[in-house]
Amino acid sequence: MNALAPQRVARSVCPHDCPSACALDVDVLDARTIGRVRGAKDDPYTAGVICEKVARYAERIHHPHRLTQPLRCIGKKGEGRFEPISWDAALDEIARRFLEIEATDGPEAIWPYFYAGTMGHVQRDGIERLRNARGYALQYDTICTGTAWPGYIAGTGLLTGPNPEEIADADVVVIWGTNAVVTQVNVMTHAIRARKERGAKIVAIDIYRTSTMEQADMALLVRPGTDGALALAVMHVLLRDGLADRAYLAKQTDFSPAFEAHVMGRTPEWAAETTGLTVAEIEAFAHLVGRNPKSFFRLGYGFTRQRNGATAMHAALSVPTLIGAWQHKGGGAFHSNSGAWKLDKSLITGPQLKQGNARELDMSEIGKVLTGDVAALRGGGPVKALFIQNTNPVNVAPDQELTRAGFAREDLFCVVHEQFLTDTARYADIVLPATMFLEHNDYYTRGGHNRILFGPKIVEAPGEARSNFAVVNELLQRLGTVDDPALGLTDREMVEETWRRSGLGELDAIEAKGFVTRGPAEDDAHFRKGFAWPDGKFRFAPDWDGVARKKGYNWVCDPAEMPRFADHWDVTERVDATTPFRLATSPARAFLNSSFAETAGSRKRHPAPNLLIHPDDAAALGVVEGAEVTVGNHRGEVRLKAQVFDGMHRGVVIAEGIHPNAAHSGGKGINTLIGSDPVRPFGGVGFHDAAVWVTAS
Ligand SMILES: Nc1nc2c(c(=O)[nH]1)N[C@H]1C(S)=C(S)[C@@H](COP(=O)(O)OP(=O)(O)OC[C@H]3O[C@@H](n4cnc5c(=O)[nH]c(N)nc54)[C@H](O)[C@@H]3O)O[C@H]1N2
Ligand SMILES: Nc1nc2c(c(=O)[nH]1)N[C@H]1C(S)=C(S)[C@@H](COP(=O)(O)OP(=O)(O)OC[C@H]3O[C@@H](n4cnc5c(=O)[nH]c(N)nc54)[C@H](O)[C@@H]3O)O[C@H]1N2
Ligand code: SF4
Ligand SMILES: [Mo]
Repeated sequence: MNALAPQRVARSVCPHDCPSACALDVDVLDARTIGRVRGAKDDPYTAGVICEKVARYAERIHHPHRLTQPLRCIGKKGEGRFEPISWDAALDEIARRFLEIEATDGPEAIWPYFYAGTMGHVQRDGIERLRNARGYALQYDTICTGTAWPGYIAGTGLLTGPNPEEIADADVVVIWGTNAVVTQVNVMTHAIRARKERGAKIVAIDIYRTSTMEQADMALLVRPGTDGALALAVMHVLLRDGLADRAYLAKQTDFSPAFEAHVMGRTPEWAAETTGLTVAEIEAFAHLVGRNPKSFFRLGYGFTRQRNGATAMHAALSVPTLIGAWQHKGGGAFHSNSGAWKLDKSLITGPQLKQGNARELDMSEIGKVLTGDVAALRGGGPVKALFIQNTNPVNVAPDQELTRAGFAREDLFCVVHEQFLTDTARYADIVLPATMFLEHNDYYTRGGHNRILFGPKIVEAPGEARSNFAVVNELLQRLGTVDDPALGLTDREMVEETWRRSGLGELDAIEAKGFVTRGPAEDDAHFRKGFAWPDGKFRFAPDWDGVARKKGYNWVCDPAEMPRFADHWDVTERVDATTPFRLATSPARAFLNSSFAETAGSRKRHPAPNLLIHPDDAAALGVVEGAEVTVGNHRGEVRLKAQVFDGMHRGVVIAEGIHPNAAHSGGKGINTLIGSDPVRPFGGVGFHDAAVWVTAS
């Protein structure tokens, strides 16, 4: 790397899809080059700690494979053969094709599709302006949060919770269904502080022995999709042994004799059989939190990526409520602060430009949508064009065979704006080169915290890369949209004006410090004045319809199917004689979803897609360490290398990380095995919930 001394150190924010949104100190070597990246020491949440992949960001931003010019496809779809073209030629062609499709098939035949490749609000959400101004098809946003958020809101009524820095004040930290060491390292910083400074106990709950489980004082290894059973049995023990806070329950919750009877029917013996834990483990956990109501439950996404994920989240959230943990500083539950920002983003997303009600297509069902599934198309005609920013669906979306078949359609006009030639970009008619976060201006909210941070442009972009914001504006102008006030602004002015409208203050004044604190006051974060339901009470008996109304969720099942109370809902994908294993596709430390698969350091850590398999299962199948195995189900087959590991229950296999499809021999990625059937009640994906067979290949 560059041996130059830094010219200056610039403050920035990590833009990746991670709840931590770390404050960064970046060594700037010259106008185009960065050196080391460190976690900001003076940011109390980041506290000087970031993950290894972002510390090595120079590898990603200065990668020789970065896209630097617009490209036009000159081969068959997916072949990856392109020729460079000018920006004018690219944008003119996109505008011409979009206007043609608008005229012949109607605007709803065009689907702008995005996710959170960058979490910056200006660069991520500006695509909504294009959608609104042109009346294009809407995106039902389910792929990540579709199961977790409704489950949390079902209890509290609002997606917020105590400031995660309070973890340091807790007596017990419960890290439930999140591999924090890997996916949001800062949770560990604060949990370990609590252990060091006040002797707090750390509990981790996962389906395999992750690095987080290894750091825990109590590691509860459950079978996939059984967290609801654990939660119910813990509540049973708490009520049985007089450890519930009955005064709190009467005042702040809908606790009822019917709910108590229901919980008393869910015994630790029953839960032991379901979860694979012992009765003693369940009782020890219940007693630990019951005797220490200053327990902080950090509830992750992982355990909600099951077909019962929404109900599992609600059940887990019910445990701290039963002991009145919310009352204490350092107690309660936290999942995300996304319900707490209350920003005026109208300049970014352009709701005032909206005309009529376009159909809303489920992003997780992209394979079905593109292959003409009538239900997934919501009764409308085929999708004829895609405009994609910030996501790599050919790699990350479920039902990969269908997704690929859709992208391979020669009659689909596909535009992908990307930093690298991803699995998805390979299927594009036009590829546009995108800037990275240090090359444009944006602001970031911290899902795992209560800060809003500014990330300025600090280096020039390579070649001809342009930001998402710039591309959306240029496209709108060519499409003939004139009445959008954002068209005349720079990305910095967008940040400035959005902060002003949201009452955050003047960017010029805030810039030196780099952040604004905006999150609920402590009393509100702990729901001390009541939960966000009309009667102010936490709901052990969820009103799912109320949740749907709050967030604009669509039902994907008959409401009558939902369990009445917090419960274990036995609806995960069935294992049987043909598909006897349960597969989870947990995250890899040095990847971030599909990102970083291209950098040398990350590839070194994860050289090949592996399948963790129990030694007894491996022996029964005649599989040895390092051997290639085929993992399959009715959706397709994927090849991985066996890694024999005794850290999970028999019958469970884990494929860590979303490797590029081509990293698998045979070229089929892990999402070939994952279903796109929407998870009840409101959609989402069972990424860790697939029944599979495994054979030595
Ligand atoms: N098997 C399996 N599949 C999963 C998951 C799993 O656990 N297992 N997790 C799911 C979850 S939770 C999520 S959130 C999704 C995420 O899936 P993706 O949204 O695809 O994930 P990312 O890798 O974060 O980002 C995608 C792309 O955004 C690009 N990008 C970054 N910044 C910019 C920018 O400023 N402009 C443009 N134009 N592009 C940019 C990156 O280069 C990257 O290729 O994957 C889901 N898929
Ligand atoms: N290094 C790294 N960091 C990331 C990501 C990444 O891919 N890599 N992805 C980012 C994104 S988009 C997101 S949404 C977050 C997600 O981060 P998390 O909230 O941590 O969720 P997951 O990564 O999906 O899974 C977390 C853990 O849940 C476990 N799990 C799976 N099923 C069950 C179950 O039924 N019960 C229990 N108790 N545990 C279960 C998995 O084995 C895994 O260890 O992380 C972000 N951070
Ligand atoms: S990926 Fe997450 S942990 Fe790593 S620097 Fe970014 S925000 Fe921090
Ligand atoms: Mo995610």
